[in-house]
Amino acid sequence: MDKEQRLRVAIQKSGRLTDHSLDLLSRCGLKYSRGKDQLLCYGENMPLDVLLVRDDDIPDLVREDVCDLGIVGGNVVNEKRLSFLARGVEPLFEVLQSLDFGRCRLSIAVPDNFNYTGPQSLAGRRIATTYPHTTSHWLAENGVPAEVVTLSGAVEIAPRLGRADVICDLVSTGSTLQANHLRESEVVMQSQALLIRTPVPLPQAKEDWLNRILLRIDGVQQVKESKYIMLHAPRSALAEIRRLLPGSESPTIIPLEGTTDKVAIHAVCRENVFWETLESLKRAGASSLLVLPVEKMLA
Ligand code: PRT
Ligand code: ZN
Repeated sequence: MDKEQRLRVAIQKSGRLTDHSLDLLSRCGLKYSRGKDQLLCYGENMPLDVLLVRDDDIPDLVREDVCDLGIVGGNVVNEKRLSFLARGVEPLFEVLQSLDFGRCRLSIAVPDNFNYTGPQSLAGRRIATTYPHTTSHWLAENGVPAEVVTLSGAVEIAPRLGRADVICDLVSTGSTLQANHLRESEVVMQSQALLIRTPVPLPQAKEDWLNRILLRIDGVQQVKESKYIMLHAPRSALAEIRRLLPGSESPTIIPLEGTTDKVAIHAVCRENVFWETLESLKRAGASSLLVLPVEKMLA
């Protein structure tokens, strides 16, 4: 594999981001075959190879220029950034794009019976977390003197084991907290998957491919919620119907053969079209409504 010619992207090998990351790359047009060691996917139709690793290693691989790109949670990126900066390590990596998956938040959670009235309630307490830099940074920003207890996992059981008073951990649905009799009391950061790149300039051919991929990712993200809608309507209802179409730019208006007062309207809606919207459109005079998924989009 010629590193001078081919882009290399690091993604999570096995975890919450893996399927989404591979799906995004496939939607960008990548066809790949998996190597024998299962660690490398070779791009067959694009000069782009995929390295499968633990998510925690991705920022280092990108910073050290072993990989040109990486897909990793904003929570990991932020923690690494703060830990590097604390050690005076620069340059780091550059965040290119937020991706539309892996959403969660890093939150302070307290036991159900803890009287939490604000950040100062944490003063003098022990906070268990796998994100010590992010937690310390948030505590310092809020002027709270507290002890950060760094764990490598199973943070949610730390208060019950007496290892800490409260925790700072990732939350998505909140059911893990609930099962452990903890209550989310403060959001430290919102997170989603990010695309990061090496701080090192790339040869022009690789830079060109990267720009193409970025445009494709944009397209993929735009079509996710987008729908193509077609309907018939009396001309008199045009204004109201345009108002009801969610997130659409100028629709195409086409006269209908054999009538003078009715038209066909075609529009791309950049938001999901719900049944409620269709019902409102029908009340406004629309008929023959058809909603189609959008496969690809290029601005
Ligand atoms: O093996 P490797 O190190 O690669 O994987 P990992 O175990 O470190 O990571 P993984 O696969 O659990 O998560 C990868 C990334 O997914 C994280 O870095 C986040 O960016 C993102 N993500 C999104 C989450 C969650 N949602 C999430 N809910 N990561 C972890 N959780 C955990 C959380 O730690 C807690 O234990 O899920 C539990 C809470 O979930 P709820 O739904 O009960 O609130
Ligand atoms: Zn990890």
